[in-house]
Amino acid sequence: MRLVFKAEPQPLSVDFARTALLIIDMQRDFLEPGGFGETLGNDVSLLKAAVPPLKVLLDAARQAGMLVIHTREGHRPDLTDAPPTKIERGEPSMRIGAPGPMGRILIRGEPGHDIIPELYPIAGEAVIDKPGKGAFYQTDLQLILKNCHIENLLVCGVTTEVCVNTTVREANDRGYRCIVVSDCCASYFPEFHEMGLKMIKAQGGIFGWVADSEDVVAALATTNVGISRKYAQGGAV
Ligand code: C5J
Repeated sequence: MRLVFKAEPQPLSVDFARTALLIIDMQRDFLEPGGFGETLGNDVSLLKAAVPPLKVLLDAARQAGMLVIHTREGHRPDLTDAPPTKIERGEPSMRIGAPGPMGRILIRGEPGHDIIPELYPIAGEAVIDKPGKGAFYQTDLQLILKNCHIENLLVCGVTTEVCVNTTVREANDRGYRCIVVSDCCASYFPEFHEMGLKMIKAQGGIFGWVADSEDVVAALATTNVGISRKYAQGGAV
């Protein structure tokens, strides 16, 4: 079963059974009013704009039985997994581990570290806790993808130029075909969002492809076989 949809720089046809939806860091602290991101002076409504199309895409992926994986950026409460060079940046009161409006900033288990309710993972969906910007760095993401026979990633989330871009570059070097869903990603800086997408699809798709959620959802609507989730449960390839 193939998913065929419009994308840039070229239209794509990918094997549904080998495709996963990867949702990067849709965490309360980045997206919600009163969270860490807003405290830093960012306009979180720019990030919130990605939530409705991503919810539609997530529902379509779940309906089709596609493998869905969520990530969260954050650290252990004792910060032993956070490089000092990451902690030392910014105002002392705004640093990783400092008390924030939704608990300690970017610390696992704190309310602000969790995924927003609209996109909350359901049973069976992996949640990858990552200490870095890239989802492959010091996580078991690659092992999960390998065991589920995944070759293609539909990548969404925040922010386009930081954790989405870093993850796409990591994935590209590991041989994955990445399709970044443009309206399901966002940045506090619209120009960074735009450039982040351009950098991915430039030069014949140097890091991957860029597609609109409407086209991906339309392709998913023609698919309802639940194959990749079956593989995840040990089904034959
Ligand atoms: C993410 C960040 N998730 N901007 N983090 O992009 O620090």
